[in-house]
Formats: sequence, C-alpha cells, structure tokens
Amino acid sequence: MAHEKLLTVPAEPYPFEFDPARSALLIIDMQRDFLEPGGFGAMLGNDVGQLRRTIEPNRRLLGAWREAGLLVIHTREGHRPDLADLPPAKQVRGHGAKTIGDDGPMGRILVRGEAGHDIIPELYPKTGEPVIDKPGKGAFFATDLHAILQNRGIDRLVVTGVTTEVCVNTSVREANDRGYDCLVLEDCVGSYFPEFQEMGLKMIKAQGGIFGWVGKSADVIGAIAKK
Ligand code: TIU
Repeated sequence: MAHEKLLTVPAEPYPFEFDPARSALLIIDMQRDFLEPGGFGAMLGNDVGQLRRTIEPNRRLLGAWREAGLLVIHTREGHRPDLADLPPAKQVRGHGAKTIGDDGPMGRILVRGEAGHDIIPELYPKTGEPVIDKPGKGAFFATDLHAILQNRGIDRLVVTGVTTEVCVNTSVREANDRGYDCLVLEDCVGSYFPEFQEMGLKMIKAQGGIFGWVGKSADVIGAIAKK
C-alpha cells in the first residue's frame, strides 16, 4: 500500500505529506560565488552572512537525507565558457563594473568549471547525485531536471538553497506549474535581504499554499529518521 509510506511534517499553510521514495531534496545554487566572503556576491556589496546561516541546517538535512537513501539533486547557476547560452540582456543588466564571464575573485564569474561557480565544500555533491547546470534562475528552464524527476517517479520536492526570492522562488513556481508539491524549508533558504526572505516565504504559502508549503528542516529530519 502506497499510503503506508506517507510521512507528515508540520508546515504552513497545513501539514505536508510525502512518500520519501517519491520525493527529492532539491538544493538550489549553494555556490561559492554566492556564499563565500570574497566571492561575486560579496564583491557586489551583499551581506553573505545572510546566506551563510543556511549552511549548517542544510548540512544536517543533507546528511539525514543521504542516510535515509533518498534522492538528492543539486543545481548551479552558470554559463558555458563561450557564453553562447548567456542572454545579452542578462549580461548587461545592472551596468556593473564586472559581469558574468568577466574575471572575478574566484575565476570567471558564473562560468562552468570555475572555482566560484562550484558548490561550497560543506554541501559538495556525492557521486551519483545529479547536478543540474542551469543558465537561468529557474531550475527547470533549459535543463533536464523535469525528465530526471519523471524518470525517478518523483512528485514531491523538498527545496532549499539560495536565494529565497530569486532562484528558489523561480524554481518552486516552475515546479508547481509542472505538478510537483514543494516544501520549502525556511531555515535552509536565504536571501541577502531580510525583507525579501520574509516575503519570499509568505508568497509561497499564501492563498492556501499557492506555490507550496513552508516548513523547518528539523521536522523533515525527524520524519525521515523514523521511517
Ligand atoms: N541563485 C540565485 O538566486 N541567483 C541570483 O542571482 N540571486 C540573487 O539574489 N542575485
């Protein structure tokens, strides 16, 4: 009976039910250039401390998720070294002194294969865990994520990563329109801007869970440990 495997965790706007075998942990863009002091995000004047508080909760959750033998998927935002997949509009947006593809503090900014583009060591992917290289903010745009999830029979996503209002929100909205139920963990997602963190989460759970649910990592860890 499929229902025998259903787990329930407290969440808003109401408890989130999931079958772990049909659920994936989707960790969005926990990349050095967004999170590390001396990276691209810090170079733009952002407070990376707002994102770094998510590292330890993500590390604990990832450990428990792996221990339970469940699917983990990582994403990275970035572009081909020849920048052929970089929309000119994205390249020039903001009129910054440095932009995507330029030499930054940890190699060429948001270019695949460069040190700053890679995932932070604390959450480094293990062999066998799919890593989705995405050119946009959403994890489904121009990627094989949907095919991978369908091939594994996944219908629920536990979503973490950065930033709450940009790549996390975009990916959750894309997932929701494709029929996935998403639980976003508030202690495992971060924004450079506290007000966007708060509103980014409210937007997901408003109107009866218009895009998904919001919960806490400790509850997911507790649920999968008991399974
Ligand atoms: N991963 C992600 O959110 N990319 C961004 O560019 N985020 C910002 O908040 N800028």
